[in-house]
Amino acid sequence: PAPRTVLLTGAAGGLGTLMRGLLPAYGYDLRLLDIRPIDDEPRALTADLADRDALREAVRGTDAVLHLAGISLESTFDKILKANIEGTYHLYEAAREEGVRRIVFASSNHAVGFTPRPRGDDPLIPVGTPRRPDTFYGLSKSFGEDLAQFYWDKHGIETVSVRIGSCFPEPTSVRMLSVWMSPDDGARLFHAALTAEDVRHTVVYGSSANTRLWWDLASARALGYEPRDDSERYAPKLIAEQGELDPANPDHAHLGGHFCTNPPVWPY
Ligand code: NAI
Ligand code: 15L
Repeated sequence: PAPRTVLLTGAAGGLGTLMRGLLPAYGYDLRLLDIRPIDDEPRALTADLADRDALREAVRGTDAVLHLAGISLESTFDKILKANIEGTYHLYEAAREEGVRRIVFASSNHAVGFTPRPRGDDPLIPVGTPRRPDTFYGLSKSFGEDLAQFYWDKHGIETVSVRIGSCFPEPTSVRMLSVWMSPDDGARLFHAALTAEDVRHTVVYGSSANTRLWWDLASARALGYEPRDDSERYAPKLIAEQGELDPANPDHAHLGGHFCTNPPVWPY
């Protein structure tokens, strides 16, 4: 049976807020968790991923978890260790203890951020490309993917690791023309990841069907994902403002873009 009751971690964040709006239309009954309270959602659980008891209670009786919580930019190793590495471990342990069988993990393009971006007729980057994290943040996503594989092999908990590009209402840079995932396509992809059968541990890239795409969406499509959006309609304006990507600019050389050179820092 398709999962219906889904715990959404990171529900107060940007992507969590978008998905709180979009996923109920697919029939999900969402349970919400974040370390920050959510003003308009008094029933949301306010808990830290470090709190195993709270996580057990949060996952109890759910069919699946959409795990978005964590530090979403670069930070110190200690903060990343606690929120993203230990936090994701605690979530998997809670799922194991409570018998939850499916997790959709918000990985990131920054797990492979130092991969040179394709140019010209270069082939698209496959999901099997060696991981090349561009930050401690990307390193934590790389760990999360390994953790997911381990919990499948050892405990039979399935995961779809989604290496999200940039999921925002609109692309705001020329790089994002390649990596953008529209919120509507994000909901389509998460729905596919929650419902596809026999996923074991599957890694997919998370983006729309962009004209300037850098990576291969085959493993995402194999889950039943059919992207409908393309960032290209934003290209004329963004290129007029910012110019095309410059082959000589180190900020433009890799999938991870400026995360490789001067990553944005988590403000808390
Ligand atoms: P965000 O920073 O807006 O949201 C993350 C949420 O996690 C925040 O509400 C924060 O309070 C919560 N959180 C942080 N530490 C926590 C802890 N210890 N316990 C409980 N909650 C905690 O980030 P955004 O953009 O919504 O991203 C969501 C997820 O998707 C993150 O894991 C991020 O790494 C990943 N991602 C997002 C991308 C995007 O384009 N938005 C791209 C690639 C990955
Ligand atoms: C990420 O992993 C970040 O969480 C998000 O805020 C964006 O910066 C995105 O990558 C990106 O690469 O644009």
